[in-house]
Amino acid sequence: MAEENGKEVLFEVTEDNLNTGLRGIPVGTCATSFVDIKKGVHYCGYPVGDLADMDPEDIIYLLYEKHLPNRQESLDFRKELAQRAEDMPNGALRVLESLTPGSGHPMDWLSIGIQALGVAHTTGDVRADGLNLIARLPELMATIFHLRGGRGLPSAGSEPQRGLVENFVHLLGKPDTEREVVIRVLRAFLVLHMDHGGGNLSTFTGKAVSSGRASVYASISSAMNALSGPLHGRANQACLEFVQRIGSADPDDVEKFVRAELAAKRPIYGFGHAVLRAEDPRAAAQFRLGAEICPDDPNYEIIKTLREVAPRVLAENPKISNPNANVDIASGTLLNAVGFHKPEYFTTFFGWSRVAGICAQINDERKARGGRGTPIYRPRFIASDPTVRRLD
Ligand code: AMX
Repeated sequence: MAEENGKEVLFEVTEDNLNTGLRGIPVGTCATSFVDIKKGVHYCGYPVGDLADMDPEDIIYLLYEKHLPNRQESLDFRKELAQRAEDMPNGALRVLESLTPGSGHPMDWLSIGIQALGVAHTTGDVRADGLNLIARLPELMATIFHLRGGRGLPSAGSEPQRGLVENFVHLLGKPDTEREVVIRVLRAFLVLHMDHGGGNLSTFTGKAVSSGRASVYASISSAMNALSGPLHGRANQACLEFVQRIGSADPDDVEKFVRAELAAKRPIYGFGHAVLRAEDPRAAAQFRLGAEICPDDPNYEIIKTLREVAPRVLAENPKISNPNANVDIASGTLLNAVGFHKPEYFTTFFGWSRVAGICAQINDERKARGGRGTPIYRPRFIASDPTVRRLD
C-alpha cells in the first residue's frame, strides 16, 4: 500500500477515472453499512440476509444506534415512532389533494409529499426530523396510493401503534384475509432495501444536499428524485414488466428471449451491478420468501428460470462485470403476487425503505468533526479543454 506524508494512499486518480460517475473513488466514510463485492451489503456488520426476517423498526434502530435493540429498547423505539406519527400536523398532506389522480409518476408524488411534510413541520434537528419523517411515511405512502388512484383520502384513521408496515396496510384498507402475507412481503422488502453504503446515487444525493445544511425534508426529497431514475430505483418497476414480457418459464424460451433482448441492445433487467460481483444476497432472500408465499406464481416460475439461464448467457460477454441476479430480480414479482399489480408504484416502496438509511447517514454526517458536521460537498471538476481554461 502506498503512503504519502505518513498517510495511506487509498486511491490514485488518473485521467481514466474522470467522467466515470466517481466509480470506485473513495470520498467519505459510512457507519451504517458496508457493501462487500461478493457477500453484499452488511448493516452495521450484520449480513443483510441474516436480518431479512426482523422487524423494520429494529433495523432502523440499528442504523441509527449501531447496535440491535434489546427488548426494552425495541419497545421504547416503537413507542417513540408511534408518538412521532401521531404528532403529524393536521392537513400536512393536503397539497397532494390538488394533484390530478394518475398524473406524473408516484415517485414525484413521494418527493412532493416529503417536501409538504417539511413545510408543515420542521424542527431543524436532524435526528428529530429524520425520525419524524420515518414515522410519518406510512401515512404519506397510503395517501399517495389512495389519492393517485382517485379514491380520495384513506377512510381508515392512522393507527401508528400497529407498526410501520402494519399501519400502511391498515390505511390501504386491505381485507383482513390478505393482510398477513402483504405485511410479510413488505416488512422483508423494507429491511432489504434500507441501506446500501454511502455511494449509491440516492444516498449520495441526499447527503450532498444535506451537507449544504438544507433541511432533512429537502435532502430526502432530492434523494427520492435521484432514486426515481430508471438506472437506479426505477429498475424494480422495469424488472417486473420485463418478466411479464417473457411470458414463459421454459428454459429454451427464456434463453431465446434473453438473447433477443441482448441482440436488440436492451438490458436484461434484474442482472448486473455497478459494485457487486456475485449474486446479491437480497435476491437470494427474496427467492426464499417467494418459495414460501408464491411458489406456483407464473412470474415466480419465470424468475426462477431466469436466475439459471441469464447469468450463463450474460457471462458470454466479458465486458459485463457481474452476470448474476441483483436485488430487483424478485421484488416486483413478490409485490405483484400479494396484490400490488401496478409496477409504477414499486419504486415508492424502495424510496420508503431507503429513507431510513439516508436519514441515519445524514444524522451521522451532521455529528462528524466534533459536531461541526461534514463540510459542504465540493468535488473538483477539471476543465475539459483549453478554451474552458482560458482566463483572458
Ligand atoms: N444486461 C445487458 N447489458 C448489461 C447488463 C445487463 N444486465 N449488465 C451490464 N451490462 C452492460 C452495460 O450496459 C455495459 O455496457 P456498455 O459498456 O455498452 O455501457 C457493460 O455491460 C459493462 O457494464 P458493467 O460494468 O458490468 O456494469 P455497470 O456498472 O455499467 O452497470 C447496471 C450496472 C446495474 C446499470 C447494469 O448491470 C444494468 O443495466 N443491469 C440491468 C438493469 C438492472 O437490473 N438495474 C438494477 C440494478 C440494481 C439497482 O441499482 N437497483
